[in-house]
Amino acid sequence: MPSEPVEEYDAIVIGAGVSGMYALHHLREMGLAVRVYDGATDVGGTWWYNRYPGARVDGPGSPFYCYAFSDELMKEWDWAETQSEQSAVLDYLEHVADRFDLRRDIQFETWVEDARYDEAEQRWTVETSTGVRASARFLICAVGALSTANMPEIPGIHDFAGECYHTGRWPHEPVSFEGKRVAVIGTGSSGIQSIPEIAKQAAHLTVLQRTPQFAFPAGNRPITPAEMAEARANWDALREKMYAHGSGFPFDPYPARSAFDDTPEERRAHYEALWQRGGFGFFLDLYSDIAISEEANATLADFVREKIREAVHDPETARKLMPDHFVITKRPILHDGYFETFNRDNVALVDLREDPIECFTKTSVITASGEHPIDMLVLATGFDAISGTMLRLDPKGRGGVPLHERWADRFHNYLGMTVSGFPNLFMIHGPGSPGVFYNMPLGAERQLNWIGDFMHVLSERGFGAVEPTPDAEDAWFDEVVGIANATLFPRTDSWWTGANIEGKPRYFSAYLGGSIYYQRIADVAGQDYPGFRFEPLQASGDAKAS
Ligand code: NA7
Repeated sequence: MPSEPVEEYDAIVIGAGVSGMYALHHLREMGLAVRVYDGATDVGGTWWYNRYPGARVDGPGSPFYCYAFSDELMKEWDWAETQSEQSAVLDYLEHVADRFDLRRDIQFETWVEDARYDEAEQRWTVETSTGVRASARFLICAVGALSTANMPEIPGIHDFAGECYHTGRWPHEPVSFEGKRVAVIGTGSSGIQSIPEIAKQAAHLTVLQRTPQFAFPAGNRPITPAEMAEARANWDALREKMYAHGSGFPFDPYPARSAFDDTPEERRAHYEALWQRGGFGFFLDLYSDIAISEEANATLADFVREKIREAVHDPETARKLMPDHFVITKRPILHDGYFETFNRDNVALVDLREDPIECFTKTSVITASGEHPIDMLVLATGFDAISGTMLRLDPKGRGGVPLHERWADRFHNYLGMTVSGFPNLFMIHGPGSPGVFYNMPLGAERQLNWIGDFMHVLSERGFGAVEPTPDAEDAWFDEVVGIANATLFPRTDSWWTGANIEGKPRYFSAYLGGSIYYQRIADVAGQDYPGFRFEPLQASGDAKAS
């Protein structure tokens, strides 16, 4: 069969989620010909896939979990709740797609199956699941930090004949739990958000817990029209605050107080006030040494364990729910009635550390203590996060070298966006960037604005390709790891450290410096891009240059 002709663009964007949507808008505004590919049927990325019951924003939340590039967009969109439901975030993203006419340049239901750099042409060529082939000077990987589902390999799991859903691949048709015996594996954010909702409907729910978690009250509440009006009236100042704060949300600077600047009574009163208020602000108003000092961390961990003990009636169940790692060193979780759910008669908790899963059968899960008959299995088992989807894409760089080879020992990158041997490839929210530690729509915007400026510089100066030097990558690695190692974060197994995926390089790969990161990348641009190697535009590449 003759192969499809190759479509030519200036930039190919992989992914039509929060980052890919802005990539398209921004690069198109710069006058580039851009094509976006996404496997889903519409925009939204992670928000399109994660439709499980109870799915909500579990960060600082609305109305500031949003793009900041358009005043009009801010002014015309109303957010109903502080912890927006998944469907509300998706409505917003669909509105953005309509408003900026994004869909005309997005090809949906199309997976990029191969991406390959051509050194002579200085261009990337992609092959897709629909047979479309395309080439472009720039490849923007907006593939998501939480988009490759982690499917547990447990003996017999494929024999289970009942309904089985992963929270990150939830069906679009309604799922009924009515009258069913359901088991949930996983007690991260997705498990802890969905378990109370499933328990309300199911005949029986078995929670299969590997690691007990610290979870904090979500504090979800309606956003009043007056609050929306105030946010709009003060938008310029609030956006400045978002830019300045390490989280990308408009909070006051982090407190510069140690947990031991207060007496035990004052400290407890502080935790109690934050607990009663709820929401992610809890973590942003904490003492400054909670993630640094073991002793300070223990004061909060003890407080939360006490709250769990108070919420759960059965002491044996409460014991199993007691987390024993440093608090906040796994992704902090916001919950709405999670611990209280274990007081229901139809809910049972299995502690897999004491009572491990042996296998699944057609109709049950068997743990060391016996058989649990089930009709439905919910896998809230998370993602091969941060680097996983880049590795699944596995682009081939100079000399046809695949990314998985370059990343065998660690996720080599410079500024969290570029990789040596992979010229003109840019990652959004990749390893080495703040990614999930920052307001993600704003973070994507800031990275893409930087990338757009860089592309402009390249074309102005007649360069055809750019990539970082290995030395710059090594120095960046030292910086990323140096910041993380000054904290307790790397000392707990989590998806932040890659510990949830067997065989993955294990280290804390996100840039924890928050707004310092954006200063660092601005400085690199201001100093005329030290750490990069530039290549003049080749004659063959010239013919296809925009
Ligand atoms: P997470 O936070 O990675 O949670 C996954 C959960 O699944 C966690 O409790 C894991 O236990 C558990 N898990 C994973 N594999 C297994 C196996 N094989 N057996 C038993 N238990 C398992 O993913 P989420 O989807 O909840 O949240 C991801 C992020 O999305 C979230 O942090 C927000 O940022 C949004 P473990 O703790 O690894 O022992």
